[in-house]
Amino acid sequence: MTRTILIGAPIDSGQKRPGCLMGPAAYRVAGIAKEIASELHSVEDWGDLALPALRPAVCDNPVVHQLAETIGWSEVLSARVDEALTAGGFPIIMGGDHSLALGSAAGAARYAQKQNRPLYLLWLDAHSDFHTPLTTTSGNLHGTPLAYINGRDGFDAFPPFPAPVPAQRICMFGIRSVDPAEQAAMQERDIFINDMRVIDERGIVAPLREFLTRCRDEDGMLHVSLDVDFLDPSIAPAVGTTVPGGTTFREAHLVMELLHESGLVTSLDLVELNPFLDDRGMTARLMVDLVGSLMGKKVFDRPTRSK
Ligand code: 4U7
Ligand code: MN
Ligand code: MN
Ligand code: MN
Repeated sequence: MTRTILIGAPIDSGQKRPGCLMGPAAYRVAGIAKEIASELHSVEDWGDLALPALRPAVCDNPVVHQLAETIGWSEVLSARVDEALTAGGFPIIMGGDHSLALGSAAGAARYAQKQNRPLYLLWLDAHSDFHTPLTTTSGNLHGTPLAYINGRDGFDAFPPFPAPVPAQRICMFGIRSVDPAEQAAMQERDIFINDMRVIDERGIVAPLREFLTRCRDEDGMLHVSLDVDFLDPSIAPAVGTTVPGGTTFREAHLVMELLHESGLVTSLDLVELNPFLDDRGMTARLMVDLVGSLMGKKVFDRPTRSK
């Protein structure tokens, strides 16, 4: 029995368009707890996090905004994710913009370090989110979490990332928007980058299996960060940063089904849903359906044939 723990992270400080703070409520309305609950999984809702008292924080890049808030959120979330994992749970973080991964991944890394296990990172996103606070030109910190997780310089105002995740343990899927500074930094590293071109040519199954095999061989923990804009905007309109040419309904479900079969996923972020931009809840519902697939929900159990 998996003990699934829902953590609401109504975080809006990583970008400028209001609305992501309604994400946790939208997931609950879309029925996330009911979607997960089964003979195999119990569900607990630990409610929404609250922003703690803030410490002043400074950054040399003047365009960076809401730095203190983002640090405050990431500290409470990191502690909460570590707590959920320590309780033997499978935390699902309901965001909130993607800056929340600065905290959720830090919590997972802290726990993995205590367990003496390597942490792997699967980034499902249109964007690479590999800016540092010093290289971002938008000043939006939701474009930085993967750089922090990888241990890049420029995060002096943040707590040091516990056991930074080396490039070889990071895998991206769905990538189709990368800024020049991110590109330059990524080129120096051996990250497993599956942009949309790779998915077009090879499909999603083979590259994902390669990564999962590596994770299994090293008894790794696996943190999955699912950005709504991984999906094509035609099926998932409720996001501030739409990029055409995203993954299809079936590609996304297939990723989740393979992840379920692997049994490797130890924590999950659901990020960037902006319910204010949604069309009759279709994006919230699709995200909840994808969680269902990750938890092993099937429409049809295929009979196993001998030949
Ligand atoms: B998301 C961007 F300029 N790279 O830095 C930036 F294109 O969490 C976008 O993946 C970041 O949605 C997108 O602002 C962050 C931009
Ligand atoms: Mn993102
Ligand atoms: Mn994105
Ligand atoms: Mn976005």
